[in-house]
Amino acid sequence: MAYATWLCVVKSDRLSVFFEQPLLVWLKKNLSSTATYDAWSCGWSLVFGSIVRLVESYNSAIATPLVAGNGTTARPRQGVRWVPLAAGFYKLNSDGSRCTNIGYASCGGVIRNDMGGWIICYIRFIGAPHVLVEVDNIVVAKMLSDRHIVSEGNSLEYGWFLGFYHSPCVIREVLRNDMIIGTVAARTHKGYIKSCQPLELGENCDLFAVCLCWLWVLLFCLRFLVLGACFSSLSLSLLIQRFYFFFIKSGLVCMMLENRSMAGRILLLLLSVNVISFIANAVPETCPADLGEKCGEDGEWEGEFFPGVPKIKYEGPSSKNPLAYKWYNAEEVILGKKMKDWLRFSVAFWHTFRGTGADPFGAPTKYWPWEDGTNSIAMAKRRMRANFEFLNKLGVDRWCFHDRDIAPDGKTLQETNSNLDEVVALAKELQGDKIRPLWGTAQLFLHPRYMHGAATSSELGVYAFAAAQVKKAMEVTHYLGGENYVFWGGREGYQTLLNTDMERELDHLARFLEAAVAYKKKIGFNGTLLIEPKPQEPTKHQYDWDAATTLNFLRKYGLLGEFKLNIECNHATLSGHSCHHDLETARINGLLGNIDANTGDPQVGWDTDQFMTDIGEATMVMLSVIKNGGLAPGGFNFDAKLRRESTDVEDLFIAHISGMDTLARGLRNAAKLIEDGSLTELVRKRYSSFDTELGGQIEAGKADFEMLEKKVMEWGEPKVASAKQELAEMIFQSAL
Ligand code: XUL
Ligand code: CO
Repeated sequence: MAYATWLCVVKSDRLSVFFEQPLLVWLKKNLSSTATYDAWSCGWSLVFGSIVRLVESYNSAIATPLVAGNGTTARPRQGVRWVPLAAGFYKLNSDGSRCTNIGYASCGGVIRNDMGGWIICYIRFIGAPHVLVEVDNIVVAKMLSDRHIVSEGNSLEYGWFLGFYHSPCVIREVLRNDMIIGTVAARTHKGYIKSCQPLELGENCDLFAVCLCWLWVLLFCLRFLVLGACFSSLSLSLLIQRFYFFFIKSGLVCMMLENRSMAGRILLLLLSVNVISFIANAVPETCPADLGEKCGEDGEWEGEFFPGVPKIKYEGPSSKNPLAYKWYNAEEVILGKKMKDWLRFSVAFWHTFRGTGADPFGAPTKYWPWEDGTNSIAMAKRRMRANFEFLNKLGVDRWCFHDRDIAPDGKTLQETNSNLDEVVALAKELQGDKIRPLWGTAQLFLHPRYMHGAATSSELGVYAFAAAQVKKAMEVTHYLGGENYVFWGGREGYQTLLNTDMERELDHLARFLEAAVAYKKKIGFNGTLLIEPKPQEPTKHQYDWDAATTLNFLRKYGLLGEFKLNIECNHATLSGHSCHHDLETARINGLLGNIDANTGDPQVGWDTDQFMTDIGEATMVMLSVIKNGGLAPGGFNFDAKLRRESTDVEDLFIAHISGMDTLARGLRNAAKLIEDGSLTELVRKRYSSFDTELGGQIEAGKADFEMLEKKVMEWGEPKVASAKQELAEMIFQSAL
């Protein structure tokens, strides 16, 4: 037994030394070194210790019979299938168990005759757990060596998967030499039990079987390598799980081959073909299978991405064509400026080309025909082509992106940056003379490294990583001719103040932004730096809560002159304001730089990022924009997504057309209100008491309290006029 067991574990070039000396002597010499063992990665201290223990106990009669029968008392056990034995054989069933918290193990077994009659049972305390519980069977069998014994158990299988897999034949020899036929993996592979009943086993391993087994292993490994390379998102645990199944499967096949059955060989060949086809399929597709006619010879997309969609034109308010503008007439002049210059629309790459419709409760719902399910560079480039066809058909000259939307993450920052460069080079080419990014930004919230924030992370390494990422994103935005650069601090905030040094985090954020300003100047980027306030989501509290909070932050750290604000309507409503409020807060402080055009749902408390369709809201937004003299170099970025249930490619166009028409209508209405003047007049009148000499003094800061007290004494109780809110609302509504 020891001979054969050690054959499995001792390196072949050490075997002669090993067999020359008594086992115990050799053990003493080699106990502390794993260099001698073949499969040392399998936790040999465990196996080794167990074998030592086994050998030791072999000498001192290990089996302690607890109950002895006369060979007639059968003890049926539920769920255990009895497989008849050949006449004259005894069968040993054994198993082990281990107490995980204290780490002790014990094992037991029962021996029955070929009629199922119970002969003897034993139970043993093993001490340290080990994988070779079934080797005990062999020891027991030795004691009854005049008998033919069939041993059954599953620890050998376990041991095999841990590292014995290279030597099933050796184990088989162990068993055969001891007149025992082991039913490796008895529980899992019933088929094998049958085929392993007293069999004629060959003298040597079947070379053909072993070669095929290894081919099988190799093909599977290759497949996983290819899959791993293709789907960087495939989680490690999934891979491990798949490897586990692979081992079980390959174990099964190898065991079938042990029988050298023709059926087994044919099955293995078939499975190998299957694996080869898997490898072929795992090569990153560059064209989806269901639209084969779109794929050129090199797998690149051919023809249009949106074949049914024409260039979107202005058809006027009476048009019923969903693929036409009814209110947005790019070249039409409103209040002295072309509509396209007031509105400066932009498509958000992330929602339009990376939005999947997934939500925290549900899987993706959108499968755009050009997507092949990978996050490869080839796919990123194809998406970029789709983006530019989309922009051209829509007649929109601007787009916004995060670095990670447009190119896949690599294993290192260098690799990630070079992926980005590759995709950006294509974007630059596709932009031509006309199209430019309205703004670019760095994605500092998706990756787990940013879980505590980026510039406000408690980890210095993360702060540095974020800095490196922003540096690159600024360079790329500059290279593409971007007009602005956005900082949205999705994770710059906290979940609880109990573990947060708020003062320190805010200081860090300010240092980070100062460094961004310095770098912008260094590379000669003249675009505006924008901060996009949002009160919460994903964190409970975000430092750039709303326009006013952000203003205060900029003022405190002396950054006012360096930044403007990118007001997102849905963020403003999340902070308890109207979009109009935050726009006005930014505007009157000279900081209205850009608008992320979207809207929330009044019944829903989170950032639903819907396309704006409320004409009233759009009109108020445009009132601010007109008062601001426009937004340039900022504009309107559609930070808005299709609803999860909208799944047609055409919906992408309809959503943007609808959002653009809504804002165009808002612009027309706001212009009407301004040209009409009644609302302006209502407001002017409301404050007219200040259009007096004293009012002028107050506004110039020249009226002190004593002077005002004197006036009150003179005037008595002041007259207070109506606010005329309903009239204001009436005037407003009449313009819609
Ligand atoms: C998230 C959000 C972002 C920023 C850019 O609510 O608005 O898409 O606009 O990171
Ligand atoms: Co936004």
